[in-house]
Amino acid sequence: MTATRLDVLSIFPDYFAPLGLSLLGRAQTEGLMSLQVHDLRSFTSDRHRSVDDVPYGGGAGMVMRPEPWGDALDAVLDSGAPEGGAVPTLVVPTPAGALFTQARAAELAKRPWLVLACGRYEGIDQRVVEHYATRVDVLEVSLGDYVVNGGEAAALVIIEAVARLLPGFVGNPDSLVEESHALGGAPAPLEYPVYTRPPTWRGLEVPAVLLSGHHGDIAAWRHREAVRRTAERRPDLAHPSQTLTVAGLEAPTGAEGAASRVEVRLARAADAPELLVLQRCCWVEEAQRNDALLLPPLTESLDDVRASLGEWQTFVVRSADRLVGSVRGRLAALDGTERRWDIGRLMVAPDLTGRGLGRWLLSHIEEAAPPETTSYSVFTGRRSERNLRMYRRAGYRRSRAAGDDDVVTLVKPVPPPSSP
Ligand code: 6GU
Repeated sequence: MTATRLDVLSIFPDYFAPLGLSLLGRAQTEGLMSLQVHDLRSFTSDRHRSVDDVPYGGGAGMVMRPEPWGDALDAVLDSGAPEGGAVPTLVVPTPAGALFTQARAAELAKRPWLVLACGRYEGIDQRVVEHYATRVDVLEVSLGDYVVNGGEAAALVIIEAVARLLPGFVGNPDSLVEESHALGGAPAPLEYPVYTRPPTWRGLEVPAVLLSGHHGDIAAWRHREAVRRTAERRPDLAHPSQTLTVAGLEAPTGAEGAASRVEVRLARAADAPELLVLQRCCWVEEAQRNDALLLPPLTESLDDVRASLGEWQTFVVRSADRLVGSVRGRLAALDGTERRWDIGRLMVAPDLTGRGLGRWLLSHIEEAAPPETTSYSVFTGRRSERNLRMYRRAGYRRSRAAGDDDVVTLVKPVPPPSSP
């Protein structure tokens, strides 16, 4: 493994002094990466060493001239590829770039040679990007929806994000996998809150479950906290809402055709009133069939439903601004290494049953289970034949666990991950 080469071009080379500190400094001394910072001004030829000029077409601010950039980038790119003739990647931080994500960081970490061009003012003459795009891979990237004064701060962030993904950078590679925005696959939820000693600080206690030593309880608590945070802070990350097509569902506007688009997303507090209505409606039949009027879905208050959204990962299906289905799941605390994903409140509006929406919701909530899940579990009334049939078809089998005679619990093991 040859060291990743990093070249940074800036009119403020001192800005990059912090890269000599801490883990990043060690990564360089240990040969994981080699970093060189170049002063753009040393590639100017005029007496004033000017790097900017007024924008063509008018407007506020100044634009970076292409000539110093061309000379500087030529010098860096011509200074030779690392062993093996590696192709450089030119990274241009700009608020007008594509979003710099963890996936992008992971991709950059695989490249042998990154050149970061830090612009100031209103940006770099666009022909610089245009020209180098014919010679190397060019990426214009933005950190997010805000503006900082120059590409330097962004370049520091990008370098930190990339460097820590280089093989051998972090002592414990597990810590990379577990954290927020973990690599690959679906966006991971935000991390759960963490605590260390002392157990009481300024009157605040560490959550008791973390001191219990019960690994099952701890895993379940952490998962719930992560889900709660993600739903609250980053509903876009939790499970980006998707649309699906359900046959026979009339489009609201009376559009042609028998299928309409249906939105699926994580439930928010504002969905609670409609969830309450739908669960009361959907559980009446279940109550009659099983001679049990006091089922929780019928007796819960609006506050109960609201509170449940913090405890369960709840999905709602909406069509034409109307809640037409829902399902929820949460990790149950068990002994040992067993982690059971409890699935419940699977409901479909009575006018929309028989279209496969229930089965779709069931597989959706199975897919939402965290990776450590070892089994899925559902329950229903003993006499709810329709539910029982659907669960059986989906691979669920009666659990022998003792319990209420009127309720049937069904479980399904999670298939072990297929080995590569
Ligand atoms: Cl990459 N550059 C600047 N100047 N501002 C930003 C940014 C980049 N990303 C977010 N804001």
